[in-house]
Amino acid sequence: MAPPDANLHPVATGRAAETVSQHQNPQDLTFYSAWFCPFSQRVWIVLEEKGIPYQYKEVNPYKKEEHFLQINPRGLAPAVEYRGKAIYESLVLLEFLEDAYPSYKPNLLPSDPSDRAHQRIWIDHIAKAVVPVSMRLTMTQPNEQEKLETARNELYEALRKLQNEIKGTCFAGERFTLVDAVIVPWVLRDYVSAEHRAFKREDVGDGWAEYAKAIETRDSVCRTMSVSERDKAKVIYNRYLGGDAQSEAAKAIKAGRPIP
Ligand code: GSH
Repeated sequence: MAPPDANLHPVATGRAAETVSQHQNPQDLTFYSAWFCPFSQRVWIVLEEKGIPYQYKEVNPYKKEEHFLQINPRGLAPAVEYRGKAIYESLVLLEFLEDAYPSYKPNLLPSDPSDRAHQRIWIDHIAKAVVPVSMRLTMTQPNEQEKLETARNELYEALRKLQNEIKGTCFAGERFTLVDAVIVPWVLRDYVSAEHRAFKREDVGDGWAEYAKAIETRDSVCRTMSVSERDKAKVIYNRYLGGDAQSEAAKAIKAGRPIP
């Protein structure tokens, strides 16, 4: 089977390409990102939100090039090199940015320890419930009616649980938080299941569509989104929709394992 990078567009486009071009100079932090990758986008949004200086380097994680494997032995985007040290895993990276750049505002986690813990619980929910079931929905084939309905209902339920915790236009009120940064890349891509798997934002419940709109139109989010993402990313999503995606996450979903 051809690797998933066979026809993959190599670089970001539109607004995201402008952002890339503004971040070409060497800095303490080098950000290795894949323009189409929702996990990379989490980190990119936070870099932009906080105005942290960074150098953007595009990688195709499907190619597993030696230099990238030395930075992230798991071979997954995103990754960061910070003053010569390698760091990876999107959720670890988000916490790292909060810790390593305390003077860069806004803070995206609250200062109160219980409030911080509360946000981490919902980040964990997104990672363990929302993301895997949303991938499973996309990968379930239209002729598997029962499985499709189960996956769609499980996604609604996972999103509804999150929705019940939302306090304003953003997760915790009016201020953007790490929870919003963690979910928004999947909100931006829910058109795939809307177009092919009958997902409807309105069916999540009252307020979800409004929340989705508010976070997906935020400036830091738009600055990291390729305008022609839908067109250029089709080659990737078609593999998921066709059930033959070969990413590590897709293999895990198929095998019923947690995604890496
Ligand atoms: N748990 C990782 C994180 O949160 O950073 C997941 C990262 C991930 O799966 N990235 C995808 C990747 O690198 C791109 S969106 N895929 C390459 C592969 O599966 O071989």
